[in-house]
Amino acid sequence: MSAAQPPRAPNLNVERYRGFYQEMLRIREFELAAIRAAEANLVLGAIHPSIGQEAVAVGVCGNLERADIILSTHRGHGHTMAKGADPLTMMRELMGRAGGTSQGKGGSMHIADFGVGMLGANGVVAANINIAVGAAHAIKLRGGDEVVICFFGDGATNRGPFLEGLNWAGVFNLPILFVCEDNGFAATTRTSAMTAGAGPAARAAAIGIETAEVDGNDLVAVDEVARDLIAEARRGKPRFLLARTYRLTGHTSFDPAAYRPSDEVDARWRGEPIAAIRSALRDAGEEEADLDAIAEAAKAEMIAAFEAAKATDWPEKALAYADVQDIGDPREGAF
Ligand SMILES: Cc1ncc(C[n+]2csc(CCOP(=O)(O)OP(=O)(O)O)c2C)c(N)n1
Repeated sequence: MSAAQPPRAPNLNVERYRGFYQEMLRIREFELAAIRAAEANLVLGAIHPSIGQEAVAVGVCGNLERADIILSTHRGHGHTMAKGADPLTMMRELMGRAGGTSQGKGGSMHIADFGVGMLGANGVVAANINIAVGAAHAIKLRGGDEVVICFFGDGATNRGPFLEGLNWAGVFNLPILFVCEDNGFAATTRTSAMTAGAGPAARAAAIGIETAEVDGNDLVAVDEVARDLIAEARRGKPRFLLARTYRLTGHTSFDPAAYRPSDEVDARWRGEPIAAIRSALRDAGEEEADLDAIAEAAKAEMIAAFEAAKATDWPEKALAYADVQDIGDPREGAF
């Protein structure tokens, strides 16, 4: 008899979730590098880390094709990377450098990478919802088979565009999945303190949009529910997913988040999604050393992106007004 084998979780698709684990780590390490960059005053403007929320980005975007579209929020690094954007190009954007996703003009909150179907992060809470609905309507008018994913936070559901966008998607049967990342807070305020009624999913259901709720820190659960919802949305049945998660760091990289009790944060760290999928992979027979190697590679990749972005030139001054508007140059008195 050979030595006892480690217990295997027979239903875990190890290859798929090893890849997702890697992607979550890449996002985590990108954001840790971005925080270091912000602390070193290399980042222009605020950054909003999504540390702790990576399973939502990866579990949803892992079910998309390159041609599918996503729209994100001020907290958009994870979504953007999960859709396939290059971290060095993104890091250059955060640092305002040449070769950034928007040549350094957008920064963290306005990252966009049309090449991977990422139509934009957005600094205006909920403003991305109607842009996403517009993109979905365009797909429908063109007869395409792409789907749009619109990510937003629980706080966004208290703004008008949430009603407008979901209503329009419902009326026109648009190919869109709304993903509400409910991290319990809108900036420094608990969402429960300013949200009436039964919450975001109930609001979507009232518009006639079918909803699902999921533990957003359970990667496998997010992956499975997203797969089904995306298939339905692609067929012109708008869907809504409420993913409950937790923002482990402050609202911005400089927010110490003193408004949260430390025992609450400690408990949430114990349930954080990367450790959870790592543990599931280990239970399924993956070697510790292999899982460590994936983590180390992700860290090395993002340290290299940080250093390379820092060493990148500033954009040429002559390009300051390129691409930003089409009504002329202010130096010519155009506005
Ligand atoms: C229209 C608008 N109002 C207020 C703000 C300031 N603000 C930035 S992020 C934020 C909280 C958003 O909360 P939520 O939608 O839950 O997203 P989260 O930050 O939790 O990811 C607020 C109020 C803004 N950017 N836009």
